[in-house]
Amino acid sequence: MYAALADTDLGRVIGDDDGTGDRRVDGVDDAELLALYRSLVLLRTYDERSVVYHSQGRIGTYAIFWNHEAIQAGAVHALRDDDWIFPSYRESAIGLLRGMPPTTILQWWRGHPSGWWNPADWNLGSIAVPIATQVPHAAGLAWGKKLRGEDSCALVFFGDGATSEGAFHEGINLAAVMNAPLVLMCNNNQWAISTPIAAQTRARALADKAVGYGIPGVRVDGLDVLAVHEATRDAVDRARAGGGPTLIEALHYRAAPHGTADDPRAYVDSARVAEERGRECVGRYERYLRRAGLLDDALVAEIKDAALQAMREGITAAEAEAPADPELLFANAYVGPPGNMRNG
Ligand SMILES: Cc1ncc(C[n+]2csc(CCOP(=O)(O)OP(=O)(O)O)c2C)c(N)n1
Ligand SMILES: [Mg+2]
Repeated sequence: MYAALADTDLGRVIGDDDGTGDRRVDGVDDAELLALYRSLVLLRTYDERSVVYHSQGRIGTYAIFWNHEAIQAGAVHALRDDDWIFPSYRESAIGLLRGMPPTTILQWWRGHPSGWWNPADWNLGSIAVPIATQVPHAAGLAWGKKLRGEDSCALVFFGDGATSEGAFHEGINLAAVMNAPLVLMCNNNQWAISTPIAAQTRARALADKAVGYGIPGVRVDGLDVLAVHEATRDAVDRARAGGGPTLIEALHYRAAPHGTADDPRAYVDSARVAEERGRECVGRYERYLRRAGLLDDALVAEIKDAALQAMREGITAAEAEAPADPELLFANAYVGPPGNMRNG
């Protein structure tokens, strides 16, 4: 069995519920702490509503990211708007943190063409479904930034399973050799669908893989938004200063199904899931902010209502759009579609 979270030495900022171990991150002021909370709530609301919309037949198969929000918000808040983000399907809603309307992302999950965006409009790559293919894309873009003498960088998200793919090794090695300004954020939820981390690697920690590429590797608690934020900020600072890439492993344990088409009861450790759900990342951060005197019931309700309202408007707008023309399936794929693709 893989070592339990409690047995590992993880970077943490948020302490226990009685406040033991709480600390502040240098340079992160009260306004930024609250902005992080708004982002967490927006992502959580997007995710929970999407599962409902799926069950109502309003969006297609959906990759659930419940309890991955701390990794996503913590990392993106360490970036400037001119830095690039390369998401996998697990970070499908990351554009929300750049101001992208929920409608766009909902349309992606509805298979509607208005769900695709021009990456250059948002400095945000397309949602990558083929595992790890976004890693070389991000490495190449980061290297390009360096060649142009710009001081922006790239951040790429990928899972534990992705570290077994050739594209991961090619991308991280290229970034290391070229000293590209890239932050590699590994969301280690300890599952690749039904394949556990123990069947994925013999490495004790995925962050240890950084040694083989000659770059720094850092391991943080993936349910601690401030620990992720601090580690990403340090990596971004190093990248901008010409220090090259960093591999960050954000460790947690997947506490929701892989996606709406998955029933993990056949393979998952239910006791561990219950334990992880008890430590879920949004409530944990909310309690930290309350201890710091920055959040009360009224503000929590206001932030949650605003996120729910954004989702209601998002799905209404998505469903109001005209259906896509089925001819689009062929328009950019074939000069002449093969006969067996048409009825008559
Ligand atoms: C190249 C490729 N092979 C296989 C798949 C099928 N597949 C979809 S999700 C997944 C598991 C990926 O696990 P991980 O990288 O840990 O990411 P997570 O889903 O846990 O976020 C696989 C194998 C795929 N999408 N792409
Ligand atoms: Mg995984």
